[in-house]
Amino acid sequence: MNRLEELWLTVSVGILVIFMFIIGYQTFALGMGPPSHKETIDPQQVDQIEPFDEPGLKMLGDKQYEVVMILQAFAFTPSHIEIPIGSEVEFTMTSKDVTHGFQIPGTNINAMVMPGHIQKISHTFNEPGEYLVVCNEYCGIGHQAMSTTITVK
Ligand SMILES: [Cu+2]
Repeated sequence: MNRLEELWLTVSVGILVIFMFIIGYQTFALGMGPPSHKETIDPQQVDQIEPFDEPGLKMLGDKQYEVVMILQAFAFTPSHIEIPIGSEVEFTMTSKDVTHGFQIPGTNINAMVMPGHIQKISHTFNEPGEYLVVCNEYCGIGHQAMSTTITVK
């Protein structure tokens, strides 16, 4: 084998081994992983399990809100939320049936909401207006009608 070929092989295999070691260290020693599967829920019991037994807008503090939201074919509960301008809102969501999406076009809110999982995403609404919320995961025959609004004023 050519000397340069040997060098190339050694370096490229070496880089692979180093990367695998780093990922293994992060996963097993530091416990780092993707955020999915962190909080799970039985999708058939959503209505009985806190906080989803009382979906809605909750005030946490000054300009701080939490929205506990249930997604199902083909609706967002609660719908047509009103939020004071400048509020930081944490959305806590789950699905009762299939995978839905939660996207607010024009913001960087875009989350996948899966049955059995609790999804959290937060956003500060600094611009007044009516924000359209759409489901961006095809979820069935009424998918295109699955939308609601958030009014910020
Ligand atoms: Cu949907």
